This record gives sequence, C-alpha cells and structure tokens, in this order.
Amino acid sequence: MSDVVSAISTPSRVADQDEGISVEELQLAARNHGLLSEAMRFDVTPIGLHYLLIHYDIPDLDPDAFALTVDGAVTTPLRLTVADLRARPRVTTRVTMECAGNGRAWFSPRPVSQPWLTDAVGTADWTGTPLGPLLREAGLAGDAVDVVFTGADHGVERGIEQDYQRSLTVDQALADEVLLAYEMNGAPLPSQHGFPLRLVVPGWYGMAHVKWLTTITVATTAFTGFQQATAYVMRQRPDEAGTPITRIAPRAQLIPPGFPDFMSRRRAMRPGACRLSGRAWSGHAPIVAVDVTTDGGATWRPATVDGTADQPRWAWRRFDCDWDAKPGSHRLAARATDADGNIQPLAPQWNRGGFANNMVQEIEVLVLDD
Ligand SMILES: Nc1nc2c(c(=O)[nH]1)N[C@H]1C(S)=C(S)[C@@H](COP(=O)(O)O)O[C@H]1N2
Ligand SMILES: [Mo]
Repeated sequence: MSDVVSAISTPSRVADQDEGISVEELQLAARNHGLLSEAMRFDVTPIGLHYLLIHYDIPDLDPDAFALTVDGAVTTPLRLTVADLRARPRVTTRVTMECAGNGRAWFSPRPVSQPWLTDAVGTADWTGTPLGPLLREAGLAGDAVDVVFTGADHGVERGIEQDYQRSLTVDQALADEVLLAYEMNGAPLPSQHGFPLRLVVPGWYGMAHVKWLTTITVATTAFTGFQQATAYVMRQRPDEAGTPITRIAPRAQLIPPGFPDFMSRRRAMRPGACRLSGRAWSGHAPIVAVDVTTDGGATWRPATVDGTADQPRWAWRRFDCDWDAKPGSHRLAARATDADGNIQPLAPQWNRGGFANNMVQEIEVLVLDD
C-alpha cells in the first residue's frame, strides 16, 4: 500500500449507536441513487430509474479504441471489439439486480458506507453474448481456477489503490446465463451502467456484474483482490475471514400505496377496497410465495404471485393482494419465500459490512376517514 494514497482514504467502520448520517455518506447517497419505489410498477425499470452504484468515477473510455482482452491461462488469447462481440450469438435476458448493501442503513449500529435503505434494486433487459462459449474458444487451461474481470475504473478504497475487479470460479463463469452485455433495455449501455461493455451474472448481487469491462484473465490460483476477498464478505468482526457474498437473498417489496408527504414520505390513502401490489425476487430459486400483512405482522395472508414457469427466471415477479382499507393507521409488509425454502427474516441479521439485509420492511399508511 502506498502511504501517499492511503492518506486520502478512510478505514471501514461502524457508526456509533446514535451517530447521524455524515456528509460523506450523503455525498455517496446523492451519487449512487436508488430506485424510486413507485417505479416497481414497471416490469422493466426505465433507464435513469434503475439504481446506480459506482465505487470510483465513471471512466473516460474511448469507444473507438475499446477492445476486450481475454488472457492468462488460455491457449488462444483474444482481443474483441464491441463489433466483434455484436457479431457473436445475441441473447437478451431480463435480470433483477440488487446491491449487496441494500438495507444497510436499517442496521443498528450502521456500517458506514453507501447508506442504502431498501431501494438499491432494478430490472433491465440486458443484451449481449454468452461468456461461456467465448472462454471455451480461448481454450481454458486444465488447471484454471478463477476468471478475473477487470473494469476500467480506478480508485482507492481503505488505503488500497485498485482497478475495480471481481472473479468467478471457472464453473460459475461457464454458467449458461452469464452474459457480456452491450445493451440495456434495447439501447447501447448508458455510461453509468458500464458503456461499452459489462458483465451480467444473473441471480448474483450487483458487485459481480463488472462494468466498463476491459479484461478477462484466467487464473490458476484463487483470486484474492480487494473486492473479492476483503470488501464483499459476510463478517461479524473485522479480523474474521468470513464468507464471500454471492447470490441475492429473497425479498418482497410493496409498491407504496396512496400518496406521500413531501418531507417525511409518510403515506396516506382513501378508505375502501384496494389492491396492494409489489415485486418479489430471489437469486437462489424462483419465488413460490409472498405473504402480506396489514396489521404489523399479527396476521399474514398469501398474495397472488404472477406467472409460474413461463416467467423470466432472473426477473422479479409481481404480486397482488386485495385489501379493504379501514380508517386508521396500518403497518403493511410483504414477505417472500423461494423454491429453496429461503424466507425473509423478520429481524435484522447484522453483519459488519452491512450486506444482504433482506429483513421484512414495514410501510406505515394512514387510511383517511370517508
Ligand atoms: N467496474 C465496476 N463495476 C461495478 C461497480 C463499480 O464500481 N465498478 N459497482 C458494482 C456494484 S457494487 C453494483 S451494486 C453494480 C451496480 O450496477 P448499476 O450501477 O448498473 O446498477 O455494479 C457493480 N459493478
Ligand atoms: Mo453493490
């Protein structure tokens, strides 16, 4: 580590019990915006409403000079322009992506980082070419272990100067659904989402989907880069090796009903029969059930979950539940279960990085008098 660079960098820490959000956290929150929760009404999130997470700066890339390099433990290193990639088999996959830090700011004490509430999610149609056939053409060495993906963005984090890098094991990288994507919702990738090329790893938390992808290096030893082995790891204590973050834990979220107060965003609605709707997703297995409460968890009833086997596997599912809203204050929530039997917890499961906080979230709504 260079002392000069570490001088501008802060260590990881957990906020004091009653410590408010700092200007540094506000600065991150303003750069990396979430999905506006009412936008969950769209099956596909319009570009600009999809959440954003950019560790450093959007890199200054010259699209005309751009080429993807595939090197390391391969028989034939490759160099491919976006035109070369576009000439290969083309696939479009609808994918719900969620930041591993989504829900972090609900933890107490709060790990100090991007202070997400519950809005770091979005669904896009990603178009690109499958990664597996390309790796096979390059000829993976028999002793290949990891495939390392490097982005063009550069910065410093906890004293370590780095390019943004993540890896997958060879098996994970060869999965059919992994894409090298050059389009989002039918248009070339926007700069903020990785133009001209990004990795898409359906079912995984956002950190795996490397943006501004310039290099794929096949390695014969396990990759231990910062974002792989230090940052995105589930730990209770800072000195623990911990467990790497991989797939998205199940979550259901209601589209907030009624209308909000400008300042507090507390909600009000008219009484009577209405429909509560929302979205549910899991990176482990398809969503099989969503339960809804309108009385703060005293009672739950099943929502209707849209579609069955014909639903896009990697995208969120819509759910609906009818409700007769009576005047008064009500605490609403939804809870998802996936086909692997994973169910959202009711209590927070604290960890030091503030990851994968998929606890059930309540929305309070004031139902007005007739
Ligand atoms: N090169 C690069 N790729 C990156 C990141 C980054 O900062 N640099 N952020 C990651 C994280 S943590 C997330 S959650 C997703 C966010 O993708 P989006 O901004 O397109 O929603 O991108 C991932 N890929
Ligand atoms: Mo993230």
